[in-house]
Amino acid sequence: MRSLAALCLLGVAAAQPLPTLPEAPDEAPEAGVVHVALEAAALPDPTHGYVYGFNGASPGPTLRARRGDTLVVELTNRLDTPTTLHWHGLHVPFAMDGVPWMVDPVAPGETFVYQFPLEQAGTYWYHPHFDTARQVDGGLFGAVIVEDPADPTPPDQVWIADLPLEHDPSAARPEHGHGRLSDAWWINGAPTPLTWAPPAGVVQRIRLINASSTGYLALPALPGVRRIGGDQGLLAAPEAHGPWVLGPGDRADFEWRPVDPAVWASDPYSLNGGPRWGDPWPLVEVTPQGEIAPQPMIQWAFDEAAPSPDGPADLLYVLSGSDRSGHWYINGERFPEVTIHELALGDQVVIEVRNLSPTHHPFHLHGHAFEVVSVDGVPPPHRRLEDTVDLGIGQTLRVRLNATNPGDWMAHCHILPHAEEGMMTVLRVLGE
Ligand SMILES: [Cu+2]
Repeated sequence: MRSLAALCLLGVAAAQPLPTLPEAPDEAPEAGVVHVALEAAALPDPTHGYVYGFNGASPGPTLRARRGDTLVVELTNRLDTPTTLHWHGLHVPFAMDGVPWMVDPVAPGETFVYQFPLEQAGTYWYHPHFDTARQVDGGLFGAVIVEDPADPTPPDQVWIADLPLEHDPSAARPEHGHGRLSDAWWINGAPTPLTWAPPAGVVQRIRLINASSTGYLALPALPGVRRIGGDQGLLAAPEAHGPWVLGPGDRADFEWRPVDPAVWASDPYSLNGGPRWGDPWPLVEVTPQGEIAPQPMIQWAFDEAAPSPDGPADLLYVLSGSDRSGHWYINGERFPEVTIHELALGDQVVIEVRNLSPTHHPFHLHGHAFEVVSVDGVPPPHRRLEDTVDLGIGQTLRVRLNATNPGDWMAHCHILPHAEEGMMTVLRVLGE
């Protein structure tokens, strides 16, 4: 990782302001329905490795709705390849999941309408699940924010962090992988460090999404910052102490009342073993503006729930493989030649995921959230709902899953080159 001083020597331009992502307008205002249009297309003016976008930009517009709303998204594919939209973390019906496994992708020139009720509040994101690494790294991703009508409503910031490709991903692909990723984080489509000048003393909700296909964020504690949300809305209890590690696909909501200047930074962290020695990477340099506004503490509805009991595993996923072979496995199998495990609707099972490979893997399941009951046998301090959990080298994760949503759900590593090289399987939840 290069230091700030080295960056200056390289002649990097002065930091620019943190961009605010546009929100997709509701096309047909109607109570309880948010109806938006997204067009996936090559960007007319590509920046860095971003060559694709939605509605002319990468990241695409933020889709904002409230829990209980129905989301309707008209996707028009103006790319020259098929694409889909996957709703990372949301419990959508299988036909809306955007996975080309028994459901055809959206062909070039076609329009497909995704429609589903939003039952979970929280910070989610959308991205293609077809030719996934190339399309996501090319810039096809955006945020889905589902507000909880019961939550307080401080100003709400969406930060989508990503490591862009250093070349045009539409160019010919090397045999392994899909081009070199930059080691410089971008947020909201602009290179870091970025500057932000919020009003002094005004509590902010910062929703951070790691859209990178391989990069890890590791945020050390900052004075006054609390993590209040995770993959699935509010945490059971706030976390005042970092570091907060976000693997590919992860989200975190933070509450912060900026008073003094501060720098949000990421410590070096590698999928090849976690924390690394080195200089932190500055992401956002914050300079609060104006008189410090007096503001009472915000009361969030943390439920302080205890975790469910750990238990013996009903289903085991063993992660293996290596960069040397370029092949990645779940239970010794590579997608699509996989054994499909079946669950009945309503089954409650414990799934154990063991990482026997030499790298980290963020384990992600479609169609359901799950509860973490232990990591290496240690239960979390509070109930912890997730859809993406990073497994360090040698770690064993146990999660409790209630099979409530029928479908053929992908379970996979969210390091996208690992998924493409086989680290995906299918968990089938049978219908009634
Ligand atoms: Cu992986």
